[in-house]
Amino acid sequence: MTNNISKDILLKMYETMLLIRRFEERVGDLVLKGEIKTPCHLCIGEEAIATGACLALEKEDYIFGNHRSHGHYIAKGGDIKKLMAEIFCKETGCSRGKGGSMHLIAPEIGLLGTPPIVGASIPIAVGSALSSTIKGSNQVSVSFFGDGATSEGVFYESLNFASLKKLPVVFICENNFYSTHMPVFKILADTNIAKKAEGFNMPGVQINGNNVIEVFQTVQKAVERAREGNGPTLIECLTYRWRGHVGPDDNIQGTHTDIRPKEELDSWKEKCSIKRLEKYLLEQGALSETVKGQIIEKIEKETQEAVEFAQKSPYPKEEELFEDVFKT
Ligand SMILES: Cc1ncc(C[n+]2csc(CCOP(=O)(O)OP(=O)(O)O)c2C)c(N)n1
Ligand SMILES: [Mg+2]
Repeated sequence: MTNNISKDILLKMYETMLLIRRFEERVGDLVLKGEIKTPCHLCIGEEAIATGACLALEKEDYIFGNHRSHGHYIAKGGDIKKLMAEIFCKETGCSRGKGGSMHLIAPEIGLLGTPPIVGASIPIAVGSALSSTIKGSNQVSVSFFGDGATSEGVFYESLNFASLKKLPVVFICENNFYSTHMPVFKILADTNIAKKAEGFNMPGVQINGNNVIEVFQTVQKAVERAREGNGPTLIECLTYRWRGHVGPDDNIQGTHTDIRPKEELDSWKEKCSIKRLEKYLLEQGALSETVKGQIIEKIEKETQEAVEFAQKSPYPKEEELFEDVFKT
C-alpha cells in the first residue's frame, strides 16, 4: 500500500471503526427505548482516535479512558458482549454490572479503567508508566482524555512529572472542541493544546483525529519513543462528536441544552473518518463492495448477539451489591 501499512491493518481499522459506530448506534436506540438506563456518552464521529491509537499498541500495553470510552474498550480488543451487558448494568458485564457505561475495566486486554472524573486518566496513566519503569516491563501506558481535561491542574503536573522522569506514557487528547456545552475557547487561554508540551520539554503534535492512518502512525512513533526510554509525547487529535454530550440526540442548537450550530455538525459529518478510509481502500483496491458487505453483515450479527446476551443476562444479586466496588 502507498502508506507502508499492511492491507490487514487497514482492513482492521475499517472493521473496528465500523464496529464502534454500529455498537454505539444500537446503544443510542436502546437508550431511547428505555432499555438502557445508564448515562451513555457516545463517541460516534470520533472512532478513528481509539482505533488508530490502539492498533499501534501491543496487547500488554495499558490504556486508560474516561466517561466516553466504549470506543477505547472495543479498539483495544474487548469482548463486546461484556461491554453491552455492562451498559445494561447486568451481572455478566465487564464490571459485573456495577459500573455502567462510565466505569469500564478489562485487565485482560490492558484496559485498566475509565474514570469519569475529568482528567483522572492522566495521572493514573503516569503512575502506571512509573510502575512499568520500576518493574522493567517495557509496557507503554496511554491516557485518553478530552479537551476539557486540559483545564485541570493535574494535566500540567502529570506532563511535568512524566517528562522529568522520562516515563513510557502517551497522552492522547481527543479535542472535540467542547466540554459538555462549553466551547474550548471559553476555558483555555491558548486553545492550541499540543503546544503546551513545549513547556514540559516533550514533543507535542496536533493531528487530524478523523484520519485513522495519521493517528496510527503518530501514536506508533510516540510508542516507539516511550519504549526506548525517551519519555512521553502529547498528541492532540482534532475531532467532533456527532451526538449530544450524553445520550443519543444530536445536541444542536434548539434541540437540548447545547449550543452547537447545525452547520458546524454538518461540516464535520462531511469529514467522517469511516467514509474517508472506505474511499481510500476502495481506490487502492484493498476493499471491494462484496467484502464491505461481508464486514457489515458480521458486525451486525455480533452486535445483535451482544444485545441479546445483555438482555438475557441477570442483574447483580442484591446481597452482592457491595462486592467488586472497592479494590484494596
Ligand atoms: C472533575 C470533574 N468536573 C466536572 C465533571 C462533569 N463532566 C463530565 S464530562 C464533562 C466534560 C468533559 O469534556 P471533555 O474533557 O472535553 O470530554 P468530552 O465529553 O468532550 O469527550 C464534565 C464537565 C466531571 N465528571 N469531573
Ligand atoms: Mg471535549
